[in-house]
Amino acid sequence: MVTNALTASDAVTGINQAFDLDGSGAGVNDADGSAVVECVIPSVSGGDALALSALLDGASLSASDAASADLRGRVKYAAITNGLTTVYIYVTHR
Ligand SMILES: [Ca+2]
Ligand SMILES: [Ca+2]
Repeated sequence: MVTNALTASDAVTGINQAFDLDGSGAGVNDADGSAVVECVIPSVSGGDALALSALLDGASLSASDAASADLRGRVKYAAITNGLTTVYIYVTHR
């Protein structure tokens, strides 16, 4: 889906339209500008979310376990609640 982009000073959270694409820290949004294209996948298990980030982002931009939030790279999500989370996958921005 296409959403309005946030500014560079907006912190990356597990659910907003900001992304820390290079893993430099959640305090800076690398996807700033006017629009962000992202895939949103609800009700993903922690294991599947972690596996997806490991595949697309690599281990260095993924969570250390299947319960924690992942705020780095193109695949991000909030901490797992009741076994599930919503995964946000960055596609492009401008
Ligand atoms: Ca960054
Ligand atoms: Ca990630």
